[in-house]
Order: sequence, then structure tokens, then C-alpha cells
Amino acid sequence: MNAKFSLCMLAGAVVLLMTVTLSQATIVQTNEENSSQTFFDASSRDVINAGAPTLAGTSVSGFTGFGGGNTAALNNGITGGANDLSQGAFELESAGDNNWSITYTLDTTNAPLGFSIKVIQTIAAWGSSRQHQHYELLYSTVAAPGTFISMGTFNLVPTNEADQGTRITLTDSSGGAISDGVHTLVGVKSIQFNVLGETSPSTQMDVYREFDVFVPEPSAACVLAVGSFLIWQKRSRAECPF
Ligand SMILES: [Ca+2]
Repeated sequence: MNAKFSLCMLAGAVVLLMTVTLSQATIVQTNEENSSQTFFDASSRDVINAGAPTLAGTSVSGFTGFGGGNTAALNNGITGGANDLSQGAFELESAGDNNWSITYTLDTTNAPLGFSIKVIQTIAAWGSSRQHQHYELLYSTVAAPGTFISMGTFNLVPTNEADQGTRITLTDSSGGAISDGVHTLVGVKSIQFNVLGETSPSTQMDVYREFDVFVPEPSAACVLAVGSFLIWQKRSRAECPF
């Protein structure tokens, strides 16, 4: 068996492994809570953060801010202090239908194949059950930027209602791009959060502090075995914007 044949065998095995991994992938939702509204930190280096070269634009639908609540707070890298509505997106339930959405469109000028999304974190903080979370996550691709695909609805009800800070982390069971086994966050053009009213104990709206969306770091995407590196080589520049 010569070296070239061995490399082909290795590459083939990696392709098979990746295929099996993708088909078995599931979204892993990790819910965390803390007594403090300021415990969970926001990232200012994620791809949808305001000012990031990877963010092309933001659009909001159906949101009416209450008490200074605003959607710009969701991607400014700041979670804010206790009871600080200026650093949260909050719509009073009586202002609407317990539903608003925000869409972050990515700049794919230097990533024409779109982005792979590996981690999504959402942070909420308040009291009186408004630290709960409930939203649908959707995405579109560079191939069909106007078509949004649902990745499911995610919910957080604290085990201890006295805990006023919460965080949902979405990852993938394979360690790669987030996938439900059918749809995978690759080739991504836009990410959309469709914010919903609570599921329990009421249907009131919550105070979201930050939405963070992360792509693989170059070291994670590129430092792989030889065979997988050959497969990823063509794509890594597009998928590793930093
Ligand atoms: Ca951020």
C-alpha cells in the first residue's frame, strides 16, 4: 500500500465518518441559571455583534420597546446591570401578540459559501419570571437568502424561580455545526430569532440581554487530521472569517 493510496483511504474514512456524524447529529440545548442578573457575560467578538465585519444588517419585526427596552441591546456585547432595561430587549405583552422577531444578515463578501454556525447563546435577566426564555431559531442560506428554515423552538424555565439570570447554549452533539439531523447551519446567510411569550407560569414576555452567534475558530476548523484537512482546505477560508 503506497502513501498516496493510504491518504485516499484515510480521506475516504473521514468522509464516511462525517456522513455518519451528520446523520446522527442532534442539537444540544444547555440551560443555565444564576441568582445574579449580571452573572452571564455577553461576547463582543461573535459574528452578529454590532460593528463586526461579519454583520451586514439587522431587521426587526413586531417589536415595541417598553421602559427603554431596545433590540440594539441584543448584539452590543453588554448584558447590563440589574433591572437595566436600556440593556435589554423587552416588549410588554400588552403591546403586541407575545411575538416579535429579529434577523441578523451576515456579510458573505469574504465568505461566499456562507458561514458555519457552531454555538449560539442567548442571555436573559430580570425577575418576576421575565428571566425565562422561549424562542424559535431560523436560518437562511446564501443559496436561498429569503427562505427561512426552522431549527426548532427552545425554552428555558428556571428550576429555581429566584434565579434572575439565565443562559441557553445551543451546540451540536457532533461538535460541529449545529444540526438537527436534517438541517445543518452551514452555508448560512441569516440567523433569525422569533421571540415568543413564556410557556410557564404565564405567557408574558421576557427581558433578553444578548444574542451571541459563533463560528468555528480557525484553530478548531483547520487543525485536524491530514485527510480531513484536505477536505476542509477549500472551505476553511470561507468558514473562518477571523
Ligand atoms: Ca454579542
